[in-house]
Parts: sequence; structure tokens; C-alpha cells
Amino acid sequence: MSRELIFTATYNEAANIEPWVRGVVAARPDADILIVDDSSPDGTGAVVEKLVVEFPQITLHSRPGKSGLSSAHIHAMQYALDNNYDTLVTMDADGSHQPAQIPAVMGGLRNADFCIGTRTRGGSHQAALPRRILSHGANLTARVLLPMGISEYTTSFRAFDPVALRAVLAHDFSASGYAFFIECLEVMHRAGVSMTEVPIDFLDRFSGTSKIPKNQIYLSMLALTRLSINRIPFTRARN
Ligand SMILES: Nc1nc2c(ncn2[C@@H]2O[C@H](COP(=O)(O)OP(=O)(O)O)[C@@H](O)[C@H]2O)c(=O)[nH]1
Ligand SMILES: [Mg+2]
Repeated sequence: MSRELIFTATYNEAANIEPWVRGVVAARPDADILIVDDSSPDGTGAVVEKLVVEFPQITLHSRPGKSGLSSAHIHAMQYALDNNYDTLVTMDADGSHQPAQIPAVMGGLRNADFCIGTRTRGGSHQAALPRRILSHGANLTARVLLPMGISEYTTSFRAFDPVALRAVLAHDFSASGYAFFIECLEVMHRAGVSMTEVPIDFLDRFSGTSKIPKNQIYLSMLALTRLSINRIPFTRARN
């Protein structure tokens, strides 16, 4: 039987993590769950520890302090490979990504090594207007600067098989935050990993506030520019 790992990173998601876990178990009863929590001051870790009693398929990795979303994702990718999972699904735990759509995102792996949930091309973006404008702006820019046949670059609702994971982990990432998620796609594209996308519905977070620093928006634009310059053959030779 195929082994699946569903991963999320948490920082202050005490009110969101239980509905997320229940949603994941309902959608994929046989999957294992990995939660990387950075000692959230709101006690998310303690909520997860209680859930582990009811759902032994959960593994909780507690890091000593807030270490960033990108390093949590790299940690999960390494964990999935080291433990011989056939599929890794990554997503946010705040209610923006819906566990009921995990099977759809995973289904993309029938035709490719990597699948991303897209908020355009049949998907929807139902967050507040400023966020919709930012996401659409970033994704439009990415489609122009870094074309690779997909419409979504920034969201973290993604499915990987081991081929895709090995390609990502072979790279030494310089970026964090949204820029990391873009760089991750470019790394797979360069490595020739087959990629596809499926529509998802992205909602506003259920509870709490965003933990991604606002300067990430500018950093991701810089990263996009840097990555697109790196596509020019003579500049890539130096990198
Ligand atoms: N472990 C860990 N999780 C994080 C960190 N920063 C954000 N997250 C989690 O990553 C997911 C996305 O973060 P969020 O603040 O919703 O970002 P946004 O959706 O881009 O505004 C959520 O599940 C957060 O709890 C971090 O430094 N460490
Ligand atoms: Mg969020």
C-alpha cells in the first residue's frame, strides 16, 4: 500500500489545529500526519499532544523557537524521504487550505511527480481583497518571469513524490518565506521534474493572524527577478 504523509507547520494555531487534524483524518484516514511546531506561545504543541492520544498517526516535532516556515518545509521533505513515504502533501493549518481537497491535490501525482493547488484556472481565492490582489500580482509576475506551465507559484498546498523531493533537497536554498516556495518550483523545473496543478479553494484563515513578515512580499519579488536572470544561460554559469 502506498504510504502518505500529510504535513503542516504551526506557529500559534491552537484554535485551528484540531479542526485541521480532524479534516485530514476524514479525508485520508490511512495517512500519517507530521506537525512541526515551533514552541508556539499559544500552546499549539499541547493541543497536538492531546490529539496524538486519539490519533496515533500524528508525529509532532517541536522546535525550540520560531525558525521559519521554509525550514519547517525542508525538514518535512527530508523526513518524508528518510521514512520512505511515497507521497508528501504540504499545507497550511489555518483553514486557508481545506483538508477535503487533499485527495484532489494528491490525485495530480497520477500524471506528474509534483502537483500544486491553484487558485486560478478553476480554483478560487476567497481571502480579503488586499491579499487577493497581492497573490494575483505575485503569481502573474511569476508566470511572466518564470514560465513553467503552471499558474500558481506561492501557495504551499502541494503534493510531492520521492523524485520531486530528491530534486528539491539537492538544492541549497537561500530564500525563505514566499520566496522559498517560488524557488522550490524553479529548482524542480530546472531538474526536469514533471509538474501539474489542480484547482483549490483558498479561504481566509479561520482564527488568528498571519505570521509571515510583510517584507516577504518585496523579498519574493526580488527572488523572482534573481531566478529569472538565472535562467539566462551566461548568468547561470556563474551560479
Ligand atoms: N513551525 C512554523 N510554522 C510557521 C511559521 N510561520 C508560519 N507558520 C505556519 O505556516 C502556515 C502559514 O502561515 P501564515 O501565517 O498563515 O502565512 P500566510 O497564510 O502567508 O499569511 C500556518 O500554518 C502557520 O502557523 C514558523 O516560523 N514556524
Ligand atoms: Mg495563512
